[in-house]
Amino acid sequence: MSSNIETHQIETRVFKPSKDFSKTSLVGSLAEYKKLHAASLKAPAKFWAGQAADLFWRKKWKTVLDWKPPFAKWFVGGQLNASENCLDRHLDGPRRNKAAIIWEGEPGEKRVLTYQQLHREVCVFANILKRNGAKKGDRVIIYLPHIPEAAIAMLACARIGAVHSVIFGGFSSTSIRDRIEDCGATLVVTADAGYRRGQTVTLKQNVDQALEGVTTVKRVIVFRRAGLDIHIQEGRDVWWHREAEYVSADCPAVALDSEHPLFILYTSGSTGKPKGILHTTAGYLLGAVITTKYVFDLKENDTYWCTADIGWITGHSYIVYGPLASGATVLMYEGAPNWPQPDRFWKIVAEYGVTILYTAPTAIRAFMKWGDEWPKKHDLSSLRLLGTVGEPINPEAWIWYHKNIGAERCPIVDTWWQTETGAMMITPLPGAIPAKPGTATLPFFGIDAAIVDDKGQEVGPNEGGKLVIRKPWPSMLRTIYGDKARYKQAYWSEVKGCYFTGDGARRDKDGYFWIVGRIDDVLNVAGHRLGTAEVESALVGHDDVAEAAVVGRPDEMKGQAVVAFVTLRNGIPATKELAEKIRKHVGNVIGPIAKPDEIRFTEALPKTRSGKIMRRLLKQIASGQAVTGDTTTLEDLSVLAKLKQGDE
Ligand code: 7RM
Repeated sequence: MSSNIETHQIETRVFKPSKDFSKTSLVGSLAEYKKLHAASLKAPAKFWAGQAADLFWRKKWKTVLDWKPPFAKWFVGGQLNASENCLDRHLDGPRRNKAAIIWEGEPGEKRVLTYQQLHREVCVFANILKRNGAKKGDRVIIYLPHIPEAAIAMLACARIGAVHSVIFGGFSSTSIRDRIEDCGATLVVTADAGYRRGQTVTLKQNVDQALEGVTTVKRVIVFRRAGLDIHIQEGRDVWWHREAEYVSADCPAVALDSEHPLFILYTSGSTGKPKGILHTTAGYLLGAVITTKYVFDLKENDTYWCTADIGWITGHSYIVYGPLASGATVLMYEGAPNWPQPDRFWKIVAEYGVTILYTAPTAIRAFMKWGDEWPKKHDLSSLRLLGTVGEPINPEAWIWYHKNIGAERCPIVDTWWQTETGAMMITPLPGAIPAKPGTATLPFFGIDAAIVDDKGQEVGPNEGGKLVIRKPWPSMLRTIYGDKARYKQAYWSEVKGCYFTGDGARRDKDGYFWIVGRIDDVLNVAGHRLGTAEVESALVGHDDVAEAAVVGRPDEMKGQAVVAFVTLRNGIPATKELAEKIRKHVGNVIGPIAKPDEIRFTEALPKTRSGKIMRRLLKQIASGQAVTGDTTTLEDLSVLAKLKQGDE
């Protein structure tokens, strides 16, 4: 039996970049992209050395790459500072008084910080950190709402060489404690509370619980966001605004080695404890900056909005480091997309004249479910480029986004990358690479992506296999914090000499990469291996289906039976007849082998807090097992309880 993943449906729609868009883009044709990409792979050191000129260096590097597999050091001998790259370098010219961050709170407050103001705030907070004992190399936990202070705290850490580890504000005290203990943090930056769907989220209280029994943390710096009455532990907790009275706004950025750790970001492994992904200064920053430049085709007067939370890698690379180092105007919105109504995003786009919007397929499917009338209420004509990230986007959602948000005018960049890769890896360049709904298209410059079989051999067109990266790249993770063995095991042992992404994919005849799902989730039905993305895309292609997740359940006859968890569009009743129709629909679209053996209707799917479906949990539920393993990343625990009830 072949272990390759099969494909049964080929998407044929192609959307070419418009002439107008290509004319003003850095890369204006497919031929030019191909030439540049080939050159970048032929002489990677030369390519990356050329790109590195985009950064502001205190001391030029000597060696581009020191590669002792699987450990890489980039731009060895160089020195720079990420905070200086994001701030100081913009202060001498017209960007000084340009908006760096435009922020809107969920309750409606507005703030604008120019580059000059942001620089000042960062310097003040860097001095607060120092005053409270933070030193170069110390780990600082940032657990804040989605407010400018989150970016300020990150850049302040970078300024003094402290290593930040941002924890998304939705995580519980147990998750915080695990992360603090894993990285040995000495300082925590938090707020009294944040806002989400009109409710306050009591961050400081979670920190208090997390710190019970923790000995490494010496100080907690608290930002006052909501004005709540909170517990202050004398000798440990201090207020941000009070500390600010004691420090100056003068804090020169320290020159740091290229390989100085910039941050640790925890990502949940499918089992076991979360992995502390470590990124270092120069390579990471370079990856974030050049992808921002080429993929978002950034122009000086863009208003750029990435809707991710700063606590995810997408927020790190494409709210903070990439756009700010590029001198962009970044919009930040604190709250939920459907608060107070399902048109909040579109209201914001219209009000601020957003030109670039970067969001996730899960959000797009939610907008589809809420109805076309919401975006229609607003003038979205300022938009010129759309992006997606986080999951394979099903062609239906891509087309909806294209029509209802992009008015068939805006290119869509479907960007494939990971916390571990630091920056976008497979992505269209909007003026050069024709898009096809559902594919992240072609690898970025310097990225040597391939699809291989179990023996590590590259497979042919439309044959599914493992997605690997064959050459090191500057923004790659350096290790899992404190666990080199796990780093080797998780990423460099599956396919000899290659970085293993954990994703399954195929390339079509044009060389485009189609992600078919995580390798661990691939279904095995009567000897046929099917990626989850294709079956789920067929399911949500049915008019009544809003979202779907498929998993395999052990089956004596077929090896695995296909179980589909399905949420319906608003107002559609869940009936046996409908389940049968949906099964038939999948059979018609893909073929009889993909026809789900069972449809389970559910009000919601279990998702991580960044919106990815947790198929691991569904697999356990579908096969009647107890749900085990890490559930701390689950967004809404009640979903799990409901799914389990449905089981009884
Ligand atoms: C940026 C981010 C990484 C995983 C990755 C994929 C999936 C992300 C896409 C995608 C298909 C995309 N980092 N993924 N982007 N799949 N098309 N454009 O999400 O570390 O949180 O997740 O997400 O499975 O391996 S992450």
